Amino acid sequence: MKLKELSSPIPCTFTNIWIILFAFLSTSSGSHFPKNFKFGVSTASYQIEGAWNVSGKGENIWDRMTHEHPNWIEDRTNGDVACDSYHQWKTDIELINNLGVDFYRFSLSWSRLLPTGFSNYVNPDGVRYYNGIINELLKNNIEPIITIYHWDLPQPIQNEGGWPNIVTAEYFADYAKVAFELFGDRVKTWITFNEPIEICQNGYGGGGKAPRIFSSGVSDYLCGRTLLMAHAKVFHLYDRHYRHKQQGKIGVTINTGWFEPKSNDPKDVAAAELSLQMMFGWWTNPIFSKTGDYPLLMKDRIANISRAQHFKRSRLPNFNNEEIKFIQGTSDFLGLNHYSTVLASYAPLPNVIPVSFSNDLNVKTEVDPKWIPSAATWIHDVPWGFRKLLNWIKGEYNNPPVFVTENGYPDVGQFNDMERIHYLQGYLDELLKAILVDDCNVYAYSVWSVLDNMEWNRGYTLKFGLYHVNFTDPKRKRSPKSSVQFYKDFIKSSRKFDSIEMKSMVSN
Ligand code: GBH
Repeated sequence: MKLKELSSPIPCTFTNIWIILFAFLSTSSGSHFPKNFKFGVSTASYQIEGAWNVSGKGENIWDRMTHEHPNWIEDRTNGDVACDSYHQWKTDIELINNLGVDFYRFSLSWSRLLPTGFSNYVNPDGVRYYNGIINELLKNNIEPIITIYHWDLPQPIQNEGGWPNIVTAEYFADYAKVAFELFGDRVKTWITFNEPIEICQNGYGGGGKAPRIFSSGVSDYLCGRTLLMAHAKVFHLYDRHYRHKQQGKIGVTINTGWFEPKSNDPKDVAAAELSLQMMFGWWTNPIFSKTGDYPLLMKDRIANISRAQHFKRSRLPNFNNEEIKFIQGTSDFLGLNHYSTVLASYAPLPNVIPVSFSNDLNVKTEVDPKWIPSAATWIHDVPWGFRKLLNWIKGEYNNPPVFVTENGYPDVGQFNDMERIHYLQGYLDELLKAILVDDCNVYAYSVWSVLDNMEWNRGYTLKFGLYHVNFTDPKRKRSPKSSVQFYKDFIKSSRKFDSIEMKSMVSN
């Protein structure tokens, strides 16, 4: 391997060269997952489809924001064309099929199906488009898995206030019903939301994602309440009217990093736990815990801070008992997006606490300089954090079925993506230990992403694909990176034994 090939994010130190060599060697061996374990790949509509105003598609909040404020995207781009998957979906399915995966997780563009967001008019072209994809996947023996909402809210619904407005839960349920009616005969796994914290924090709490509203500590919590209610509504809708005849599963995808206490100091340990509870538990506790509702730690903390700030009530809008019951247990599996780990430590609350989620949380985070970085400041290659997180979930929520809906590593354009291979190999190894040694109930894993795509505020500067896409080529030519062969071999070699045989093969 020539040093030149090792592109920027990893410094060419002596140790790193060994790490990369190791990754390279281990690609040929692979690890052995239980035979029935499912592997797949994920994408999202806005990030790949393009065709933003073609054949009746309506405008969504990402169209609006990127058109009105190109400077809010790092390379001043948008998703108008993206990977052009609207036209090239057949090629994409060939590429996916070439990987040998069991499933493909993609999202529906709400505005492509319902141009105004409302269900009074269904766009026939949207129906045709998704039917084509679903049928082609099934023809190739790939399970279609649908995320109903991956961040592209129809603009007319944002005009009514978007997610902080509770009425949006109704519109979302209307939309989900259309999706079940149209595609539920063939789609057997549904995911209501992708990453509720990103929708609320980044969209309404000042994180810079569409619709880019800066109201942290208020609107983000309102948004969260709507999402939890909307999710539960759609779960019950499926449960009551579709599950019986369609025989599918429905869940939600929630993201979190692992928060490792910076030291054994009980204050740092508490800070790490608080982070998990307030960022992940915000969503998982209401749905997956025995008690339901927001985590008690979170409720108390925000109520106390709100009181100190002279608010008449907590800025975290509560659920009554009926609502708590309505939300509890509304998921057949826990969809988990996980990318990285941080070190968490205690930070004393400031005297005058500004109104914001990050001040309500108030935990210091940093990374260990020894960890392998990536082109994204928030992603380091820390595989053991994944195993710890899976164990935390097992302990906290009584070992629910977990579907890892996203895991991946960004590059900046290289084809020989050894760093990604190293990352994936490490995370898959830790996942295997979590399953076989720790008995964590994980049944599926998906790489983000199939193709380099529109990485939100980073535009096309950050690339998560197993396949490279040339965005200066009008044809958006796709070419495999080294990780295609890695993932392909990994999946192939992992299907040799059933789980009982395997348990006897591993030792702690
Ligand atoms: C996923 O979100 C998305 O589902 C997917 O659409 C996206 O393309 C993919 O990941 C890759 O980004 O520490 O202040 O820099 C990931 C959500 C976004 C959560 C960045 C952590 C860190 C912000 N992550 N965030 S910061």
